[in-house]
Amino acid sequence: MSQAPETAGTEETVETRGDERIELLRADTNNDGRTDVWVVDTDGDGKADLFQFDTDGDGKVDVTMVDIDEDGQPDEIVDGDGGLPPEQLPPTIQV
Ligand SMILES: [Ca+2]
Ligand SMILES: [Ca+2]
Ligand SMILES: [Ca+2]
Repeated sequence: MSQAPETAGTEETVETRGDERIELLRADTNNDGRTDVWVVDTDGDGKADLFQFDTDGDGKVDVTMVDIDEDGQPDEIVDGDGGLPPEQLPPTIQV
């Protein structure tokens, strides 16, 4: 099997501080009804260390940023969801 690295596909898996996905914030910044920003804590310390953005409005993550040391500056930026797709919310929630 020989495969050039640049044709290995666009799916990258990013390293995060933990394996959890605690969503601190979801935001719909362009008001199209779909979430386009996800702020996530992966290690349970209550601080955000994973940020995901949907830049083209299709509901799927296009850019993922990881702040591995939680200093507020992203340390790794990858295309796509970085192997961490957001949980789809049910279309309607009945209370
Ligand atoms: Ca954290
Ligand atoms: Ca998208
Ligand atoms: Ca950082």
